[in-house]
Amino acid sequence: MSDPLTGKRVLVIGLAREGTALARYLATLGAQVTVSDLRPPHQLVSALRQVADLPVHLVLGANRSEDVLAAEVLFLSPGVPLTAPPVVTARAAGVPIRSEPLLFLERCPAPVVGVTGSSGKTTTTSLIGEMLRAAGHRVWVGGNIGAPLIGRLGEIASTDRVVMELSSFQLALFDRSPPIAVVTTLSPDHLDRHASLEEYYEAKRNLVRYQRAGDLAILNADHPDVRRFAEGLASEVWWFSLEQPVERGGFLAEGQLWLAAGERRPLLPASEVRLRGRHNLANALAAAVAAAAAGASDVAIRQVLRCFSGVPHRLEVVAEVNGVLYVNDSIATSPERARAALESFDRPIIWLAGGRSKQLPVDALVATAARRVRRAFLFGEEGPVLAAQLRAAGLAAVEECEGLAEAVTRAIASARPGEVVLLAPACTSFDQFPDYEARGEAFRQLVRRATEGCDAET
Ligand code: UMA
Repeated sequence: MSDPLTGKRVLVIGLAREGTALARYLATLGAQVTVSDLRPPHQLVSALRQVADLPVHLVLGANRSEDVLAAEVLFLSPGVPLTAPPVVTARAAGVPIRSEPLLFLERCPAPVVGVTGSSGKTTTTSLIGEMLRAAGHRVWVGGNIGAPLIGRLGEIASTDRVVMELSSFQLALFDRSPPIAVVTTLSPDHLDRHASLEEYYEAKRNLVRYQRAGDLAILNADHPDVRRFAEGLASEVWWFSLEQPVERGGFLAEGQLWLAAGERRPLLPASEVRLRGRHNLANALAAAVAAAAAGASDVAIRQVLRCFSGVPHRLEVVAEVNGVLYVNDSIATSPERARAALESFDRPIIWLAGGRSKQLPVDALVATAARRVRRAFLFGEEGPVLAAQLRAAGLAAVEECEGLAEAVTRAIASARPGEVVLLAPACTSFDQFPDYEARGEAFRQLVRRATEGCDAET
C-alpha cells in the first residue's frame, strides 16, 4: 500500500536540521518536495550539501506565497514564526500545516515520552533516555534537543522507547499528544516570539491537551501554572514535587527522593544525586516517574541518578584549576534560568552574563545576583543595561566588557580559590554567536586555553 504522502506536492519551509531531515524522508517516500528558505544559497552551504543527492526543488532567498499555494501540505520548521507571511497565506488558503516532530509522532511505532517546560527539559529528556537504556531498552532520544528523528522511523521497533524534547515552537502546531508527557516548569520565556505569555503556555499545553484515556501526564505540582494543565484531561495525571508528598508520582521528603504509586518507596538520598542544584532534584523526580512509567526498574533509575553528570552547556563543569571551578551554563538564555544557575552554588560567584535581551523581567535575577555574586563581567548588547541594574541593586564590583573573550580573561584574573566562574548569560547569544552551543564552546576553549599548564583537576 502506498504512503499517503507519496506523489503529494509538499513544501518544506526552513532548510536547517528539521528541514534537511524532512526533505530526505519525504523525497524517499516519493513526495514531490519543494524546500524554501529565506536565506540565500551561500548561507546554506552545509545544508545544501546534505540534500544535494535528493530530487527536491529548491527555492532560496525567499519564502514565496506561490509555493505555498501550489502545495498540498506545508511543513514548517520551528524557527518560522506563525505570523510569517507563508503561514498566513497557508491558513487563508486552507493548506494543512504540519511539521517534522508531528509527522514523527503520528508514525512512530514505539511508545513516545514527550518532555516540555521552560527549563529542565533537556536534562529531564536525557535522564529518561539514560534510565530506559540502563533498564535494557533500545532508546531513541531526539526533538528540540537537536536531533530530528524522522529519518530513523524505519529503524525503530515497537518494543523500543522514544524520548522527545519538545519546544513551544514545535508544540504550537501539535494536534496530538504523546502517550506519556512530562511538563517540568513554566516561566516567562520566548516572549520575543510568542505574542503573549498565555499563547506560550497554551502552546506548551498541547503536550498533554490531546492525550486520551490510558495516557499519562506527569506534572510539576510545585508550579501553579503547570498544575492547571491537569484540568479537563482525559488521561491520568501523576505529579512530582519538592515540597509535598504526592500519592502517585515522585517527591522529596526527609532528604530522600521517593516514588509513589499509592504506596511510597524510597528511591535514594537526595545527596546521592550527582547533578547539582535543587532544580535538578525536580528534574530527577520528573525523569524517574516518567522512566518508571515507560518500563525502567528502580535499580536502573537509581544507578543513572548516581552517575549522570549533566548535559553540555547546562551547568557543565569545564575545569577546576587552582581551586576555581569553571562552569558553562550557556543554555541560560533567560533571566529565570540564569537565576536558577546562580542559586546552584554555595561558593562565591564570578558571573559572566550578557548577549541579546529576550525582553523579559530581570528584577528577580538582579536581586539574586546582588546576594550571590562577588564580581560580574558583563558583555554584549545587554551588558551595559545589566551592569546599570546590578549597580542600582548595590553590587559595586561590576565590569563591562567588549565581548565574551574579554570577560573570560578578566574573570580568570580576578577569581580566587574556592570561587566559581559561571557563564549564565540570561540572554540569547545571537548578537555574537550563531547559537548558545557556539557560545558555550567558545567559553570552554577560552577557559582551557587560559588555564592550560595550570594545576588542572578536571
Ligand atoms: N526560515 C525561513 N523562514 C522564516 C524563518 C526561518 O525560511 O520565516 C529558515 C531560516 O533561514 C533557517 C531555517 O528556517 O535556515 C531555520 O530553521 P530552525 O530555526 O527551525 O532550525 P532547525 O535547525 O531546523 O532547528 C529546529 C529547532 N530550532 C528552533 O526552534 C529555533 C532546534 O531547536 C531543534 O533542535 C531542531 O529543530 C530539531 O528539532 C533549537 C532551539 O534553539 C536548539 N530551540 C529553542 C530552545 O530550545 O529554546 C526553542
